[in-house]
Amino acid sequence: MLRYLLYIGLIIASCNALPKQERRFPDDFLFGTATASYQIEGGWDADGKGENIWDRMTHTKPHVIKDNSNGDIAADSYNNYKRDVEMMRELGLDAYRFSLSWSRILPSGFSNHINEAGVAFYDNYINEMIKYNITPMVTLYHWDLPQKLQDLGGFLNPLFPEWFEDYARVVFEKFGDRVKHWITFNEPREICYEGYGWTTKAPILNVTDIGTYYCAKNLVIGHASAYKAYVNDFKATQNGECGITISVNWFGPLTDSAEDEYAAELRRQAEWGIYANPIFSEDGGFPKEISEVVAKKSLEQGYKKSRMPEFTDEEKKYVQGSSDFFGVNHYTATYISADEYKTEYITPSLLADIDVGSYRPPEWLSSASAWLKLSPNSIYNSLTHLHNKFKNRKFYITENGWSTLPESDLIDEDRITYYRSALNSVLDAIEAGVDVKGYMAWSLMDNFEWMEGYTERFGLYHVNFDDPERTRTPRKSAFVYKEILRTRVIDPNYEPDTLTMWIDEGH
Ligand code: GBH
Repeated sequence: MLRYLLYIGLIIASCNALPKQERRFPDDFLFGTATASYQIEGGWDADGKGENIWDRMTHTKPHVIKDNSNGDIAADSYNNYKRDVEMMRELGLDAYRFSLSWSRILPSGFSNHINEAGVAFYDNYINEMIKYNITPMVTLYHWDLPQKLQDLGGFLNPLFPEWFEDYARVVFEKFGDRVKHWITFNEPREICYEGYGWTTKAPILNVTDIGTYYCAKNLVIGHASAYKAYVNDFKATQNGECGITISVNWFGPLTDSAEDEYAAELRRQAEWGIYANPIFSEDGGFPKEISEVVAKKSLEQGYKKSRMPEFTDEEKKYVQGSSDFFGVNHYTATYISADEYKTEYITPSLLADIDVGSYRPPEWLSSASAWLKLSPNSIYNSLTHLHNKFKNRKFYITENGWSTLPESDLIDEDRITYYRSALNSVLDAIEAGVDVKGYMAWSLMDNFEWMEGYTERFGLYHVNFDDPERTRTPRKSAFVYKEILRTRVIDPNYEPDTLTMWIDEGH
């Protein structure tokens, strides 16, 4: 009898287990990796490139970077682009997401002078990808604003949307015959909050009361201008799509109380709602709850009007619906509480405006980055939330990844654990009906990790920054990722039998 029961138990267990193991990514799902110009290219003043805000900041205030380093050479992709594409072929990538350096193409930021050597570099990079059937996914702006535009106020200048549209038209014109996936901005939160409202990204403006909010409005209008330029003047002949990438980490309520749910919603609006709502929602403009909170606090603080600007009806209409897809950069999660785990914030500022507490369970696996922990199900939580809130959009995960310390070896088990967990969460979202079209791992290779310099490494490939050749070597995770791409299945037990790379036939 006991044996019989065990036998039944086994059948039930294996029936339950089977569909999970068989879960497959669709054949047309785009698997890739991502990078950004300033983080990999180097060649900071090569062949006519203009100065950008990261050049200026790292050269004049080197101490703001943890190891006093900069991206002058970085992974030297400016001279190593063929090796980069060879790595893409080794991994068997469907797609590669990278960004264009605005000041390499337009040294002063304006379209009166186009730097042909810069255009040629991107032509070569793109052509090499196309030759091997790798789909380029191109970000127009990943944080490296031409310095001259910053001198004019950058994202806070009301002319910013026009400048961005002019630049966008140049790149659509030059590369749109081959590039079919465009992303205007990478992570508005990091541009506006960290760069204008705080000190953790260039131009470290630290205008805590209004920097984030005014930047946010100009940024989404600039995005819409570039999108409309594409739709009106390029889409019919070039046949591509254009969207935006927003960082959507998961912020869920600590308890199921209404107060905690409201607190979590406020934090989500502060993090990404102020950028996503104007573009993707039906009501348009900034989200209601955070607008009300900032308006009320501003008046109490003696400001003549809200520190958060409004959108006119015309502006709302202009921005609404201006995206063919929602690009999501996702890394981690945080629990939000209405009154526990609070810290003192500089007042006035975005975090003081929403004034909520945040908590991360200490048992979550930790990476080399203080902010990055393995948060189970957080991709599923984010994507299903966005899917419900913004009505069946098309999504790409445009970044997701894990950091290790520079001195750790090539056997990166934690990164493998992280990628498997994240990709299972993507499959959960797809099964729940979310339209996810692709996934880009951050990053193809180690690179300049902004304020952390070279002290945190996100690469599937290790880069030796002491070697003038910037030699790239695959980590164990590269082989695991390659196998997932090849089979379209996540095998939790797969072990590569060599750490020597090769290129499969047909790549
Ligand atoms: C991405 O930014 C960037 O697009 C990419 O360039 C970068 O290299 C990569 O990620 C790895 O950092 O959780 O409240 O402590 C991610 C930016 C960095 C934003 C950490 C949130 C911590 C905020 N994220 N930051 S918090």
